[in-house]
Parts: sequence; structure tokens; C-alpha cells
Amino acid sequence: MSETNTAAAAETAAPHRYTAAMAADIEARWQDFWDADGTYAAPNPTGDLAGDPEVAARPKKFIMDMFPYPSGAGLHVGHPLGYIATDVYARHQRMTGHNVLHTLGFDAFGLPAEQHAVATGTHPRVSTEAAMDNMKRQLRRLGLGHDKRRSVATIDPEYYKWTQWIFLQIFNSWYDADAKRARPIAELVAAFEDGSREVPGGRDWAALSAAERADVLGEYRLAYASDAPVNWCPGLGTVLANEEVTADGRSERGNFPVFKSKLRQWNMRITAYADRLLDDLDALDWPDAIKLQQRNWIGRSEGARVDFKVGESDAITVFTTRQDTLFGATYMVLAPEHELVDTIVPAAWPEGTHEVWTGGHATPAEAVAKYRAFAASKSDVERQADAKEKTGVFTGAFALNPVSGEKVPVFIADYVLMGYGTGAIMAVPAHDSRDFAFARAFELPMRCVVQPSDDRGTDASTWDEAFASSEAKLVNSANDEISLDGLGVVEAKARMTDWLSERGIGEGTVNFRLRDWLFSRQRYWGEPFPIVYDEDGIAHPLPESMLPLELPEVDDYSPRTFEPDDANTSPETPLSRNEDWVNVELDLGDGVKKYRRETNTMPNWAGSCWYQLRYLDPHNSDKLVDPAIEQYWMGPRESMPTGGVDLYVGGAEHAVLHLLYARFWSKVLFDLGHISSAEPYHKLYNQGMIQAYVYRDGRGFPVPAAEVEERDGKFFFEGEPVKRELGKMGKSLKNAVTPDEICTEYGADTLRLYEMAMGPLDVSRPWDTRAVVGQYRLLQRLWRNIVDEATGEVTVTDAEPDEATLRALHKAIDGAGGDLAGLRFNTAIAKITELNNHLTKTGGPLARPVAEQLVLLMAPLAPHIAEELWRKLGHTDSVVHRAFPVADPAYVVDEAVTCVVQVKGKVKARLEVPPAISDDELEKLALADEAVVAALGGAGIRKVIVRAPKLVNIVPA
Ligand code: ANZ
Repeated sequence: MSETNTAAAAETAAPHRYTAAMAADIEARWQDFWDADGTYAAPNPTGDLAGDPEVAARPKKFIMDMFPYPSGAGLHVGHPLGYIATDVYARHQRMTGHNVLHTLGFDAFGLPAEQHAVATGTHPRVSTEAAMDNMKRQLRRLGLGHDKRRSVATIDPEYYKWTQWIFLQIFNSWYDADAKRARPIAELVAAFEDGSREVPGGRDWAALSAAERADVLGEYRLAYASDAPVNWCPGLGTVLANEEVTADGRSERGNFPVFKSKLRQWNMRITAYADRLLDDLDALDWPDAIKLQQRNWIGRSEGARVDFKVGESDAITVFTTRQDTLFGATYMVLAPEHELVDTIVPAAWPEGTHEVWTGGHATPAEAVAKYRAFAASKSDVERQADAKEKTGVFTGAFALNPVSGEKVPVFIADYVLMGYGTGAIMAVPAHDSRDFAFARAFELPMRCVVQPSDDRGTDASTWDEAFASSEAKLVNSANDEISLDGLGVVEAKARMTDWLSERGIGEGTVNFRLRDWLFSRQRYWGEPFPIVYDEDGIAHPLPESMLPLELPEVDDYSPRTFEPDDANTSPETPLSRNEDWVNVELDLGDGVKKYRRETNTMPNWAGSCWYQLRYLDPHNSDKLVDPAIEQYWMGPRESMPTGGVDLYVGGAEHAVLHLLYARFWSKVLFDLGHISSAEPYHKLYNQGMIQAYVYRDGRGFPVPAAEVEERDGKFFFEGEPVKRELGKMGKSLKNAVTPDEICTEYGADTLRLYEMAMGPLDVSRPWDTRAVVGQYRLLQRLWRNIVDEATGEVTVTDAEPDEATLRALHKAIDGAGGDLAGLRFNTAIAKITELNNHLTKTGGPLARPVAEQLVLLMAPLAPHIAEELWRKLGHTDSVVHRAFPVADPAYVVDEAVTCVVQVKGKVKARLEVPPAISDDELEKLALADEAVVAALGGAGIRKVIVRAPKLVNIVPA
């Protein structure tokens, strides 16, 4: 008989067997039921909860997935791994007495839709909404228990109204470093007015013009416009991120020249929060690796600033973390862009200038100009690459080392970055590897000031590499006033810092790697800034009543492009061409005046910085979020002093940017009193990736994975052998599998089980469509254990379950319950499978309580079949809010096993012990046994051999 015939025959014999067709029917019915019933609606404390003290008394769980971008390509089976996991967890939490808030919205602004719009003329909203609809359909099919009333999309004006509102809060506040918190800018203005705070430069606030006041406040605001050096690409008409610029200074897309150009851009003063962003990490339940990445990104360095005199009146201030090595500073380097460079460059090379220092140029000015042009074409990352050859030129100037009194040459070189520290360094070639390489290339002197711990000696000119250590002792470091010789590095640093500050030529300082966040984009498909400029160019915030400021309709979604080589151009954003929208007459409180709107848009990250708050209260038109609601779902608790979401699941790729930006916005909103949680996400969990096999033909091109055949462990496509490797899943590697295909073939419950059973959630694992059937069979056996496949009737009896079944049941409840709460879904499934197999093997109808508990156990993982069986078992309510089974401890402990205790090879005692007993425990029990003590007769013990739980062998001394 052919396979189809077998299946057809089976179906006639068993018309009520669990099949894909039946799963499709069950799943669609329950999905409709849940939607109509509002089964997953999470009650709010001010609304639904207020009248129900029993519900209000329950503990809460706010469970979130990272905000998805609705891609036009739809989902493949790798995407929902995290969504299924949070859903299973949320379902288990509901069944263990929690009020659960779980929903999913869309982070829907973004470049792909805009590029599609540029290419096709379709409005990005149209393609984005189509993509969202498709994704919602795909997600609904998986049976995810989301509170759909709370779903939001960042592109909805009702949502971005609040993104703009938050921008205004940030714009209208400043960081009070003494109080260590943000405060309204009006309080700063008041302090300038009444003189309780000095206006920078000691000026009189009342005497300042409006423009001057705006400039002063711009130095304080947490959102401010500044002239930032950016990668300007005239050929594309847009500013690019460092990552989008190639090694030879061209745009990755289109290969156009890129120029470092100063453009007026919005920034967020995240640096003001550097310390708090670091300190508060301690209170968060996040993977250590992510915390470490955030710490490194913030990059706190303790060191000193030191002034080196140049000429009569100028000084170069350097930032160093090794002020102890100041005696070893034999030259200096400025970043090529450093503003002092122009001041210090002399007209001609000084007498005796080393040939290699000049780069072959006739004058220092020429050398500097040439080198600057060269450096401008590189990204910061390339400039810092350790392995690269060191380049630079002498400026023609010398500075004075403040401790050795030596004249040291001042260079410019690209390995020193303008954006870090002071943009200038003292170079200590003996003890810094980059300085060492540079000094070798430019034949500069080196002085050893830290005694090497190996046998290379203290003549640095003979070394092959720098000696870097923070544990060795200082040498060659004394003048008439200070000696560090013999001191350890830590003490020498402290001594040097004191000495420098006493003389007013330096001070201890903390430096951060973190930079302010560049917040402008020259794009259409983003949130417009709620900012207008008056005729003097002063920025004014729009009043809240004018929000949302909606995106205007435009004809052309692309920015204006220019001659690729024309560096003297500046971006013209898609919004700027819309004169009617840009030029407005508004009354901002002082009569109707003419204004120009800001025409940049906000970056992609803006909408995802605060979305957790909107999930809480998505339809509130007066407030970002009702404080009582925020307090209930996210407020601090004893176990989470900074508050936040209870569980946040997503990929590790968001370690820094999104998570740092969201933390920053939370802190500003917290400081200003809008929310009670100082952190957005208390517990973070990174799920692994679903990988997929990629099959490549002889030329290395991927072939469609679905059409590859396996024979004897070898793989063939259209008869030709192909090579198999592991890779990402996706269209380009021709190995995408969609959840829709699997749902059609087996049902969503099978897909859910398979994804959860593949391995521990945080580990990456390869997808294998052929293995999915294993979970399908589990569900078929589950069904068959409760339902008669011929009649469709339930088969349970009212007879008492036997002891072995009760043991199997309660062990499964105990194990699976703990596993579900601990996100160990694969082992939970293994335990439920074991129980189900036991029930299959024992045969006969199940006792009703066993059948019911089995269904409840399965409910978080396979909710559709669980609902259906629950109904068949005669219940009229949904399984979703039923209590998860509780194990009876009497059945959980295993029966005892007998352990034989031998002394000198002879059996002296038999002990009844739990099978899981540890070697240590068993040894203690054996040695305490009366018969054993008697057999040893006070003799010492030479050796104890323990083979838990069955054997202990004691060898007396
Ligand atoms: C002298 C010295 C001696 C240094 C030594 C290091 C080792 P972190 O720890 O990352 O903060 N530096 C300072 N500003 C720089 C800039 N703008 N571009 C490139 N390098 C810069 O690094 C601080 C160290 O990096 C500083 O300490 C400085 O070199 C260098 F044995 O000063 B050090």
C-alpha cells in the first residue's frame, strides 16, 4: 500500500484522530474564541482591577518581547522563538496566580519601507501597514496570548505624539550635577535670573539677548543642537554612520566620496547620565555579558589631565590614565582636527628637524594640511586599529614636559581621536604599544620609567615591544621636587596627581568613552521634531497642544543628492522641500509669528526607547501613562529596587544601543517625576538563534534547502552532490522555513512544542523540519490517551489512579512547573513527554484527575489542544485562567534504594536512602551507622569509596 493509502485507511478507522486538519480546525476555533472573549486582556489597577479586590491582590508580571520591525518578507520560523517562549512563560504565570501583561506592538519606522517608497513611489505607511497585517496574521496563527488592546505601532500619530512629548521633556530639562538628576530648564532660568547660579562667563542674564540666552541654555539642555562632525555624502544626499563608510572613505552604498563635515544636528546628552547608567546596572537581573558590554561602551576611565606648555602662553592638555609615567613622556600627539594645531605650527621647520618627521613637505603648514586631508577620509574605527601602520607628521612645535623639563616634539597622528579625552596625548613609548610603534617609525626617543618584570633591562631602545604593567615599580622618575622611584603604579599615580594639582598644572579626572547620542536623521520615515525656528534661528518647542506634529505628505521620499565631489553642500531633507509645511505662522504664546519647522526626523531608536510605558496605558489621551498604572506594573519592589519590566526577552545584538537609550529615557522621565521606575527592564534574557542548514553547490552558491535529498549521510540537489553547513535562516541562503508552512503541515501546537523542545532557550540550535514530526506524535498520543479515536468521546474513568501513575504524574508536575517558571522549556517538555509515555504504556482509560492535570500541564505549551481537551472533559471555562497543578510531595520523593555498606570488603550494614543522594551525604550516613561504627572499633579511616546511591566501601587505617 502506498503511504497515502495507509493514511486514508487510518483515517477511516480513526476519524477522530488528532491530525493536521483537526489541529487547523481546533486552533482556528480557539483563536476566534480568545479574541471574542478577551481572554488575554490584562486588567489595569485603576480600571478593571479597581472593583475586584481579589484580582487586585494578585502579584503582577509584565512580560515583554523586543519590539519587532514589520519586515515585508514576513516571519520565518526563527523569528517567533522568543515570542513563543514569553507566551509559554506568561501562560504559566497566569496559571500560578499572577496578573499578566503581555502584548506585542510594532517598531514600524525604518529604512526598508522608505527605500521601498523611493523605488516604487508607494507611501511607506502603505507598505508598512501591509507588512504589519501580514505579521499579525502569522502571529495570531501561533496562538500567542497577547492583550491586543495594548498593541501599539510607533508610526501611529497617537503613539508618536508621545515620542514627541518625551522629546520636549528632554529638551526642556538640564542635568543638575550636584543633585545628580534632571530638572526642568525653567528652574535653571530662574536661578540665572535671581543670581543663585552664575551664568557661564559671569555675564548678567538680564542683559543677554534672546539668542545669547538660547546659546547658554543649549549648553545645558539634555536635547540640544550642535555642530557635530559627521560623515557627509553629497552623492547620496545623506549623513552616514561610521559603519556605512568604507576603508577608503567612500559610501558603502553607491561608492561615493564621504566628507567629514560639521553640520547642525540634534543630540541627546546621555553623557550626563554615564555614572548612573553604570551604577544602576548592579541592580538589574541581566546576563553578565550584556552588563559588561554596557560597561565597556560607557567606558569609565580614571586618570588625570595634565598641561604641557607650548610657546609662551599656550598649553596642550592631555588626558592620561598613566600619569605615573609622566617622566617617560618623550613626545606628544594631537588629533589632526585639534584646534591648537593651527596656533602652534611655525612658519618653517626648526633647525635640525629629522627628515622622517616632515613627511617630505617643505613647511609644517603644508605637512599638516596634507595629513589632515588624509586623516579626514578615515573612520574612527580604522584610525584606532591596533595593527595598522602608524602615520603622522611633526607640527614643527615643541612642548615642555612638566616633570622632566624636556622639550618634546608635538606631532599630529590619526591614532589620536578628537572625540576622546582632550584629543591630545602625552606619548610614553616605552609603556604603551601604540606609542612604541609610532616612536619606532619616527625614530623618537623612549625612556623606561616602569621596571620591567622580565629580563629585558631598562634600556628601552633595545626592546621589541612596550612593557605594560600596572603592578611593577617606577624607575627613572625623579626631579628636585618629586620622586616616584620605587613606588608601585597605584601609589605613583596618586602621588603624581597630587603634585600636579598643587602646582595647578593638572588634576585627577574621570573620562567616559560614551558620547552624546546623535539624534537627527535626514529621512522622511521617522518622527518629526516638535521644534520650530524663529526668524533669528532660535529653536522653540511646540506646546503640547500642537502635538502630534504629523508627517506631511510628500511627492519624493528621497533626500536631494549633489555632485558627488562637492563637499561644500549640505543635506536637504525630504521634509525641507515641503515649503507649505516648513513655513508656518504660529502663536507660541507671544502672538502670531513666522517660523520654520525642523526638517530632520528622529532616529529609528526613538520609538523603542519608551514603548513599554505605552503598553501600560495605550489609549490615554491626556498622559503618557497614568502614574497609578505605571506604579502597579513597573514600580520598584523589594526584589527590584529600580523597578521595570519583569521579563524582557530578545536578541543579544541589542546589548548597547537600544538598551542604553531606553535606560537613559527612563531615567530622565523618572527624574522629572513622570514614572516611578528608574529602569525600563529589570530582567533581561537573550534567546539563542535558530540556525539553518545551508546547502551549497560546486560553485559555492546556495541551493533551495527544501529540495535537497539525503542519501547515506550525503546531500544531493538535482542529483548533484552539495555541501551542508550551518548558517542564518533567510531568503538569501534559500533556507527559510515559514511558520505558516509548519502550521499547515502539523498545526501551531506542534510548532510551538518543537521550537521549545529544540534545546535550552539561550542556546542557538539548527532547525530541522524532519524532526518536527516528533512533537506532532506527542500530541497525537496525548489526544489518544484522553479521546477515543473512533468515536471522539472522552475515555476517562472515575476509578482511582494507581500508585505508579500518581508518582509519574506528581513528578512531572513538580519538575515541569519548576522548569516553566525557570524558562527551561525543553526539560519541561521532556518531563511531560515521560508522563504521557507512561500513561500510553499503562493503557486503558485514564482516571479523570490524571487526564485533567495532564491537560493543565500541557496548557502553557500547547494551548489549543489543551483548551479542546478541557472542553471535552466537560468544563465550560477556558484553561487559560485555571490553576496550574500543584505536586503532592508525598508522591514526588522517590522510593528508597538500598545501599550496601562494607568495611574491609565485608557487608556490615544496609541503608535505605533516596536515589538522588549525593556521595557526601551517603558517606556521612554510612559512617554514622551503628553497625559500621562497631565494625571499625575506633580504628581510623584510610579511605572511603562511595558509589551513590548503592555502595559505600570503607578501608580502615
Ligand atoms: C599616557 C599613557 C602611558 C597612556 C601608558 C597609556 C599607557 P582608556 O583607558 O581607554 O581611557 N588616549 C587618551 N586620549 C586619547 C585619544 N583622544 N585618542 C587616542 N588615545 C588616547 O585610555 C586612556 C589612554 O589612551 C590614555 O593614557 C592615553 O594614553 C590614550 F603607558 O597616556 B595614556
